[in-house]
Amino acid sequence: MERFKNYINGQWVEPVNGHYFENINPANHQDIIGEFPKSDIDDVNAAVAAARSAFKKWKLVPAPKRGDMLRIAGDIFSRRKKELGMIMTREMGKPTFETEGDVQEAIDTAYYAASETRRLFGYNAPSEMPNKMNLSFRNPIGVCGIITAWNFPVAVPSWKILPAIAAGNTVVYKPSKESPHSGVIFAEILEEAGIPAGVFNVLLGQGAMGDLIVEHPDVNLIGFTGSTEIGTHIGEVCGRTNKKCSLEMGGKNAQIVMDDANFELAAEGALWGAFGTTGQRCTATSRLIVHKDCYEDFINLLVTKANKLRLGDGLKEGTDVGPVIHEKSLKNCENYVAIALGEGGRLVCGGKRAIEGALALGSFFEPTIIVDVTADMRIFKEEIFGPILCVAKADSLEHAIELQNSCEFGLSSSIYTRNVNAAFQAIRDIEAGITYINSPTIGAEAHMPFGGVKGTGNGHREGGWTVFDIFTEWKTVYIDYSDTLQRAQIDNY
Ligand code: UN1
Repeated sequence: MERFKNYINGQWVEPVNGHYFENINPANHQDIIGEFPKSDIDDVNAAVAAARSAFKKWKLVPAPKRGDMLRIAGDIFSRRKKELGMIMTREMGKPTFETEGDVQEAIDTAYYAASETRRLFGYNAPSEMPNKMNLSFRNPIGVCGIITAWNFPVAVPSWKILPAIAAGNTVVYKPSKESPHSGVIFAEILEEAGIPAGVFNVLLGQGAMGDLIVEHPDVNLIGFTGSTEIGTHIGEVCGRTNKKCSLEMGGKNAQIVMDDANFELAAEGALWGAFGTTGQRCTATSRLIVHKDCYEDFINLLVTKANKLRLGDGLKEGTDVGPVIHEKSLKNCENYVAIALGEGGRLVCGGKRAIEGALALGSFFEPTIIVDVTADMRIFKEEIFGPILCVAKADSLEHAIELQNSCEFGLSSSIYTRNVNAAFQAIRDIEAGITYINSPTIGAEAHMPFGGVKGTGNGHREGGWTVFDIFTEWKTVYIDYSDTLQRAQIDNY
């Protein structure tokens, strides 16, 4: 069996404690992908020390030169897209057309970050005194600890790592324990692109090791995507230790379907939003809010289409929906179906574990639709992270938006309508970081701000140039060329 290593200071190294864990293919539990380091404090110390030392030089490399390396990284991601897609599918399950899309997002981010290194703009403003100039610059912050989930094993880390490096920071990256192989390839690609030793380090391991990175006194910033529970804990530690932290956490995204919508389009959008990545996206459509005048007809259309989805191994041609990530997740789905039915929901599609033929080898759950859900039911409020869509009925646009907003999260949202006034009202009133008009809740693009309001995050936006607000801090410079002592607020008034 293949045994993988950590990447620290430009070297592939074994964990100091010599301990490893196995990772399996969620579509086939007999397929063991390999053994991965169970890194611990000694490895964390080594990686942070390497990143700290590399920071001294890396921050002095002209930003456009750093960008040149990221452009090469984009080229290599592009060259390895198919191969990497298969590796990702094998370890986290979604079909290869999706994992290749995931890699494409990293390619886009690499080229985007590379081009931003020629801008990284600050601003200047007139001084209140003569012969004085006021400028401001974006400076790197230092060592960034990056901790991400398995559902986008390349795209989501790329949103953080590539801009962090572009801005002159160094990185200690902990990929999810469910997708460590993708983390290894990430390091191979940045190494080949010429990123110097110590600038990017990868530590493989389980949850507790992430805590060691977060707590480490020499780490200046934490960038996290994952569960609300862990993100909230990270936020608390960073508050206590004065670290900047960017948290991207849960979602309970809704798609509204109005009675004037293009129903075919809205049904296709709902299915892609709900069952793409087996519903395991923070942007997944987990709630559908349908206008009362088209409620029954739309559900019928949706179920007819959902029944045609092909569940299977993501490495097989023709698979629409892959497995869930592990058995625990499968149990969670079973549990939520039971809760929803107990609270009065009506099951119209799926609802159970799939075990026909080869599906028995993995963790497969049928695409599930539960209708007649109301705002007080747990299934309407809590993130499941699986292929379960719940449907509620709305009396009006205002009611639909109220239902959409009656939730602690606020990441993505969508409305299908052909009424331009309704669309603009939704854009204004929906409480979410992202609103789609006539397209599903998934599909963010690398060069636009990405993040959520309310319980989804802590106010930051990845993607677009806004990500540089996370990975830089401001230096303000006053240049006085008057040859006199000019006392601000005093001599000029
Ligand atoms: C995530 O689920 O963590 O918009 C990110 C989308 C993808 C990114 C999802 N581009 O669904």
